[in-house]
Amino acid sequence: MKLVVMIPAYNEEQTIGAVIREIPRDACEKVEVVVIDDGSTDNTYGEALKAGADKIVKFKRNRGLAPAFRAGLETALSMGADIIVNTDADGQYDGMEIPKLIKPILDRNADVVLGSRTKGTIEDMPLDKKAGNYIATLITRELSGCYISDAQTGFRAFTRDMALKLNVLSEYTYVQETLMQIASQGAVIVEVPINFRKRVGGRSRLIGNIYGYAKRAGATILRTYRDYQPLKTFLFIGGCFLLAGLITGANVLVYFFNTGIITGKLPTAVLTVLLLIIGFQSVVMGILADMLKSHKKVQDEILYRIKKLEYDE
Ligand SMILES: Nc1nc2c(ncn2[C@@H]2O[C@H](COP(=O)(O)OP(=O)(O)O)[C@@H](O)[C@H]2O)c(=O)[nH]1
Ligand SMILES: [Mg+2]
Repeated sequence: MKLVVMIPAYNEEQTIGAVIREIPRDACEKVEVVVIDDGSTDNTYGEALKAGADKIVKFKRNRGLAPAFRAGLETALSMGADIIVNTDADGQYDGMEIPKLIKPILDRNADVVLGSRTKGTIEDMPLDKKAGNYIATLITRELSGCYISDAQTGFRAFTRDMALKLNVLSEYTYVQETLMQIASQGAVIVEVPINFRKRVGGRSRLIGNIYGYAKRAGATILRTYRDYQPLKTFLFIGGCFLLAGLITGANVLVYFFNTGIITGKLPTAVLTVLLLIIGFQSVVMGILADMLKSHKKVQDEILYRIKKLEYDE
């Protein structure tokens, strides 16, 4: 069994060394560490090298956490990982908890293990971030149907097969998108309680302000939901327009039956027609999008098989 620990990092020279040194190299028969240096302008690369990273993928410019995560998965797969653990470069997750994190996979009880901060302990987190995490977890839970307690955790373990099946499309954060993909595959997710430490190396690299995060992560969540549940998405949109059209239409009809004329309600009648047309079109779009979903399923399967051929060599 080979474990590859991947660490996406952006300007984390203060902490990356300690994070790498903390990883227990006896957690599995073979343990290797890969760092994805996402165009850091500080000495993250040098510190990672000094601390004994087995591989460092260096982006020439900052491309974002999700592309770095994608590159990390691919690199870990090409290194022959049987299990892949993702952890953060800021030292907020405790490397000593990796054995606990991978145990359900070693016991063959899980495809994915999430280190849950809410089930464990959080040493320090501002209230707005706590609230944001709570809301984003609630939304991810409802939309994915998988009842997890912490959708934003970056401390995760994946089986090789699960990693082969993930196709991260986002350019910002991978956390909710991957969970929705995992849930749609019917994979087994297990949570273990973990300790979330205080950030020591300056401010959050990912979340400048919570509203910006909500906007970008929210867009990713909605886009992913649309891709996996297109019929429901468009039926909902179409349904809203059709309902509004029925209400305004009823208004026009009642007026017509009472007065025998329609001219007094002409604008409402025009609005009704518009709403009904848009609603009907959305429903048709839903049917078309549902056909695209079937194509996506086949394409995902093809990609999985190609990756398997490519990485299992
Ligand atoms: N590759 C990459 N990693 C990032 C970026 N922003 C943040 N990270 C890393 O993602 C992890 C989590 O980011 P962090 O700023 O600690 O987020 P927070 O704990 O949610 O506030 C850390 O390891 C960061 O170095 C980025 O733009 N690119
Ligand atoms: Mg952090």
